[in-house]
Amino acid sequence: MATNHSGLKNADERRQLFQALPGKNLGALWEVYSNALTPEPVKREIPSVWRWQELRPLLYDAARLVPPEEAERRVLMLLNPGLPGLNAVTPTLYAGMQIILPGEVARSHRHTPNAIRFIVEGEGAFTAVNGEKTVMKPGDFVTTPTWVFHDHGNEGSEAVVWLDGLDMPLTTALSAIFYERHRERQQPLDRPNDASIARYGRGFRPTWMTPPVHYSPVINYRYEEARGTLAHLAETEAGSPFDGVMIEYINPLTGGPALPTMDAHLQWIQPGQQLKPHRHTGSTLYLGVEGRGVIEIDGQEFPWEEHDVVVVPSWCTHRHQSIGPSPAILFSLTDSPVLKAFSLYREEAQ
Ligand code: GTQ
Repeated sequence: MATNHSGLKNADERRQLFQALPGKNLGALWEVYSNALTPEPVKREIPSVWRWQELRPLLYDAARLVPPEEAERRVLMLLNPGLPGLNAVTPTLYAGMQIILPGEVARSHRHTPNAIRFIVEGEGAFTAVNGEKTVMKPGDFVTTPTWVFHDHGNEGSEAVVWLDGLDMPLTTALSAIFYERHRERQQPLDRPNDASIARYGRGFRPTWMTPPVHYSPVINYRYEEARGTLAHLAETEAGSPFDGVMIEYINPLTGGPALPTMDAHLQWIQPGQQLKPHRHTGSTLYLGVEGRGVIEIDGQEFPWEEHDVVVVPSWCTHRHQSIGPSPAILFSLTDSPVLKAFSLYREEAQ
């Protein structure tokens, strides 16, 4: 009886304890432990695809209807349906398609999130980064590192579209967002166009210059060179069993990723080739560049064509395949440098 009595008393007291916690901003770990520390990642973000055929007309509508004065950047964001309320395509990455019409300027600003661009269509637009200008062509990979001023313009005769990738959700989660406008609409330029390619992109280093090393000093990696390198490799090399012939856009000063938080790759899957499935931590955004293919993600097939975007969340088994008579070329962006920096990177063949 005594035990029972104290058991009841105990239950009463436990109830009181539970009731007291929320008002004091406290919680009982043992109630949620197995939801918080799961045997493997439990994700809200879901594998998703954005089809260029569907996105393109909406983007051109936005260009027609929304003047640049009303939009700091005219971008349609790619939003992961599993992350409602976040401007995010994965928990760490933001992505969007930006369009700039002939004669338009996207004003100069800087922010702490790192950014990349991959040019989708059109010629004649430029980005100016930290005093240097580069005129962009389809397939070019352009870097805009943390806290450097950048603005865009279009001096050509056609609309130009590119994919933006930023580590904005990560920077937001870390409460480290800062943003500032340049006092001028377009920043002054103090070097020849593409100076960074000439200085750092060719295997040499001007000995008296000391650029920052935590991000790549090269602002534009030309498609012609990236594709040429891939095509050359693909003649003789099988590449990785999971990724095929794949190259990383590196920081030439360190051999590491182009940006501290994001790593970019270009890969070539031979016609008719099916690669092996694997999974790893870190989320990946794929952009179809040439040809067609299928990414199978946790058993679900995501066919892609040129300029479609497919997202593979962390720890999802994925497998690449090309479709049709041409090689399939994919650009991809991943947050893996963050996982690697904190010993959270894991990879498994399936
Ligand atoms: O071009 O600077 O898609 O600041 C989102 C934020 C593009 C840009 C985006 C930005 C930019």
